[in-house]
Amino acid sequence: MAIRDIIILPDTQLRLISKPIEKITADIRALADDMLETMYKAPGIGLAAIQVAQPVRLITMDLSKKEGETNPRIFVNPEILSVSEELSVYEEGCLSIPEYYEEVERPAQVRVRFTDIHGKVHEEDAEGLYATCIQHEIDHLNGVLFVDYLSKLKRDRVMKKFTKAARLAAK
Ligand code: GNR
Ligand code: NI
Repeated sequence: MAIRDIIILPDTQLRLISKPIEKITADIRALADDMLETMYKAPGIGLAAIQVAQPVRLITMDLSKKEGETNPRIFVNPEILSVSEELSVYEEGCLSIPEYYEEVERPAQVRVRFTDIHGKVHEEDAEGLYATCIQHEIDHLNGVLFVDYLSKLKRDRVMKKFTKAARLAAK
């Protein structure tokens, strides 16, 4: 297992459409293990493979709340099958947009289909933080970031801030 570097704004790789995983190979299992380790270290509650510069449809997540408990989850080729009309608002953050948090409104419930690391297909109803997080992560697989749901003013402001930070760091 290894910690991988998380790419941050304005890295244009974050806008790539990730490719479906055709076969769960040893490389994919190693990537998923590394993503879990990287996510825990960050720390974050979810991670999409593109955030470690791998444009494949793979997500890790751990929503366990209690100290000392873990519930590592791996989603291969996750898809949203349907969404509720009801919406809910969460304050979101993103490891690729460090230290920036804003409220985002999304469907409160979603039905998801995904393949687990053993190749078994599952369907689940997600609500609460699970629903928000799986939508945030599947967005990453489609090159979408939570700032895309904010006003142009807020989005431009955050893009500018990270572009400037990258320029200063490059010197
Ligand atoms: O760690 C994370 N927290 C979070 C909080 C609210 C909504 C979504 C998230 S996901 C984020 C980690 C991340 O950037 N995943 O892509
Ligand atoms: Ni994110």
